Amino acid sequence: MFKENRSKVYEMMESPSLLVMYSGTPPRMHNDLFYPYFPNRNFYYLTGLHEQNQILIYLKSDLITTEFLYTPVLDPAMASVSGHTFDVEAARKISGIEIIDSVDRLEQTLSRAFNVCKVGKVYLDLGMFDSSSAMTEAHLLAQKIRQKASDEVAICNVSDMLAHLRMRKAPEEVESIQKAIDLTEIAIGEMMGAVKPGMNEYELDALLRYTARRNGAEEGFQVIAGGKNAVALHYMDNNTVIEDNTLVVADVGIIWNLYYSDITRTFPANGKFTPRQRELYDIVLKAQRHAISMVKPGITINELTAGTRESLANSCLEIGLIKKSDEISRYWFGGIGHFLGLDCHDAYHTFLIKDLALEEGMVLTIEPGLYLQEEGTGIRIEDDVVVTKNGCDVLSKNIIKDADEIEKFMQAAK
Ligand SMILES: [Mn+2]
Repeated sequence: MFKENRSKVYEMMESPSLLVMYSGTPPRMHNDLFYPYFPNRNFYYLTGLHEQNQILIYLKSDLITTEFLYTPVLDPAMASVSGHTFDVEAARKISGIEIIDSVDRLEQTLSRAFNVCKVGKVYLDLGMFDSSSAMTEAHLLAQKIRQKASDEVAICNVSDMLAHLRMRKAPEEVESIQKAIDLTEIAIGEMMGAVKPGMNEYELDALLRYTARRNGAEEGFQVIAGGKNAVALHYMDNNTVIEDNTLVVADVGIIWNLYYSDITRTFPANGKFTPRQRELYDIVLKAQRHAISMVKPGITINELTAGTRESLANSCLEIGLIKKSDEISRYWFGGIGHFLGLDCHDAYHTFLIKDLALEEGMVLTIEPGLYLQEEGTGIRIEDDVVVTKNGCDVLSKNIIKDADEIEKFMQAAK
């Protein structure tokens, strides 16, 4: 898969040109401590490697076309401290990259690319955010090239190209997402089983992290929002006491093999929905099922959002919450969902193009909700689906969401 991913990128590159892709380094937390390291997802997508400080180079020209992996010269003293060594043979096998060499060669390669091969374009992964917020090695190299040769060499942000490629998932990618979802199912079961009024949100948060870690996965993110905290879409403080007769929104993700799950379930703190909560919950569930039924190749995110909005609006008109259809935007202001994969908000660039037609193999979230500021109630139900030939498979179909089923489960757990 990694070799194939690379060849797709190489294919799109102009000639003569150069690709430089860094695996990245973890940011410093404070003093001599660093945040845990996760590889640049695009680097992983092209190499399958998890190592920090590595560089993938592809030089494409009429003279030479060549591919390297540059890796730091290992300092034996440091290796004995961290217990970490780099296995060149394993890296070669995983990535399919033949030439693995010391990063010392980088300067020489760059100068050959510019002076001998006369590359006119350099492809760098500059991410999707303003560089001022994340000055990576790629940004530094871009800066250097612009200062030295801005007339002759153009910089191209390869992350746009990769966003497109990454949208359609290979079967092994869907497998990783599925595994992350299956662990999330366990975590949500733990939360539904444990929650009771008086508990703090962080106690549920801890169950997610515990489930992830004890199964060899990583915690992705967790929004645990009790009662009125759930009115905000991305409340992440997770430090409020959960009150009786409120709903808890758990919007959580686990990372398996660098792939994310992203699931939301809403459940009553005391195990039983009030009639009003149940009424609103069923409206969201109906809209969510409707949205899932619409997913198939050819439909756009915009169309899914519109169809979901219509379902929510009709139901809310019926119960008298709103008087006119368009008033629904007071209670539902999120989009229907986003692509999911190596990033939780995957292939984000393209997500902004909301009239992009879905294709088989794309994985996305379906997450309508209702957020009633005045009642202090937020409800969201989110599943992860993969687009199939004629519709979609709900990868998270085993995670209960029917209100009766949730109540039954919670009563049984008491
Ligand atoms: Mn989501």
